Amino acid sequence: MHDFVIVANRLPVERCDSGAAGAWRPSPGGLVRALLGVLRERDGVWVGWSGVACDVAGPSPSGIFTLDGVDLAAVDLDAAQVAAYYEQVSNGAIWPLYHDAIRPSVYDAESWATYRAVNAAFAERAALVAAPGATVWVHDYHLQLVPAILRALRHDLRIGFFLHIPFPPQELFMRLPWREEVIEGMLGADLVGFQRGVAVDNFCGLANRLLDLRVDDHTARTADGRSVSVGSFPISIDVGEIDAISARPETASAALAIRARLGHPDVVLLGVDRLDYTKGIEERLHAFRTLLREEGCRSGVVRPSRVMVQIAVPSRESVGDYQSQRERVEQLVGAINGEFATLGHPAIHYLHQSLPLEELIALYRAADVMLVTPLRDGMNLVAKEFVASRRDSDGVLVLSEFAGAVDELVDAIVVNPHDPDALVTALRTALTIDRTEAHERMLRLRAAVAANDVNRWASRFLGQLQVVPA
Ligand code: GDG
Repeated sequence: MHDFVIVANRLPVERCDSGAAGAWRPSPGGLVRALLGVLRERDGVWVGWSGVACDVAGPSPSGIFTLDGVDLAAVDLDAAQVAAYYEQVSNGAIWPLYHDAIRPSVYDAESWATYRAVNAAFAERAALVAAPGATVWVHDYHLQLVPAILRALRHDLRIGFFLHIPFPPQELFMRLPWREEVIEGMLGADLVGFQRGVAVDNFCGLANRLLDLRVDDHTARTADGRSVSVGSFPISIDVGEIDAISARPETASAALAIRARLGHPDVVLLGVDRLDYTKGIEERLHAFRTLLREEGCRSGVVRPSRVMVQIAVPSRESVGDYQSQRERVEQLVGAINGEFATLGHPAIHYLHQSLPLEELIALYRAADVMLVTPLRDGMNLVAKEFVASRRDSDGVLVLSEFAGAVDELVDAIVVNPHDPDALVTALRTALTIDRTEAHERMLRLRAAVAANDVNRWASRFLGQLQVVPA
């Protein structure tokens, strides 16, 4: 029994490539490390799925096990549950709908029944490991029904829910066949948190419209007489950790080596994203191609003057929309290189790989222009990591106005990535910006990122959860 429980789709582990079969290690990522820190402080437990279907060959953790001093409680999912709950509903219906419906969602009642059953399984697991009066923090769009199911099982718990992705406006959310159930599910929490104020407004409006609830001053009164607080808690990164890695002499030399390997271009432009259609990778590549065409950069030039590096981390590869997105991106990279590369010098260096964090930070340091141009994004931590890496206060951030990060990073070059001309203009601005202005902007960006790191985010959320009237 634990006084603090985190519930998330994935356990914070990944299978070791080498070593003993069935060995697991903490998965990389600032959020996981930050939440593991919160868990350790509070002697908590993390409830989640291992990422491997339990009826698929290969060992997966089950029951409660301990990793790096933290208790983990695995929820077993079989392949059929993964297909329905994770691929069809979470990533095939909810993810695109919540990202401005930029891909059509597929709504299937049978898969929804599995989503509901899997949410119930997560809630039951949490109910088993939570001590009397414990705090339970439920995360993200995979588990929107967990708060209400858990409350029905355990009235004594204090329950928080945080959504990492956008929460859509009414006219989009109303498409969801299970719209009342989702709002009721989230309202099982004492505190519902979003990345941005606009999501808070969307949610409060929908609670009023769909369930006829009174919502005053971001507090909803439920039919059973409870008060549910709703607020915005913009997530962030571990600024200290990124800064410490960036400060290492080996990071500085790795950054120099990267520029040398790229052929000492005048300008390095960088994109780092999961390969997801929400991230605007294709639109960004089109803009880069237009820029190169305008500048008349043709094959035959000995040294490339502008080089783009695009890291596209493999993601959700079993989902059809992700496979076609990958094909389009790779086709476009090939076409641009075909047009602008010289022998030994591609115009775009494209890696469909995940890199160690140290290499990622060296890339951030090596870049002149960071392109963060999602079509819609809950927050976007890459933008914040880039800024936190730039101890030299150099580098220009081009940031989509559709990323949550734009609320804080107002000194970026802000762009509408849906507008092809605006994207090209933003690239041009980034390439020609006055050095002093770029420096001043970066100083202000760094101050903004330093003011809100991931530990502050977690303590703000959990602090507010403790003071919500039960
Ligand atoms: C969701 C929301 C919200 C990327 N490439 C590598 C690598 N990464 C790391 C980055 C960053 C993280 O992955 C990506 O975070 P994002 O925020 O950009 O995006 P999502 O995965 O879509 O996350 C998003 C977030 O939740 C948190 O609430 O901001 O809006 O969509 O930390 O560094 N890490 C390593 N190698 C890589 O190649 N090690």
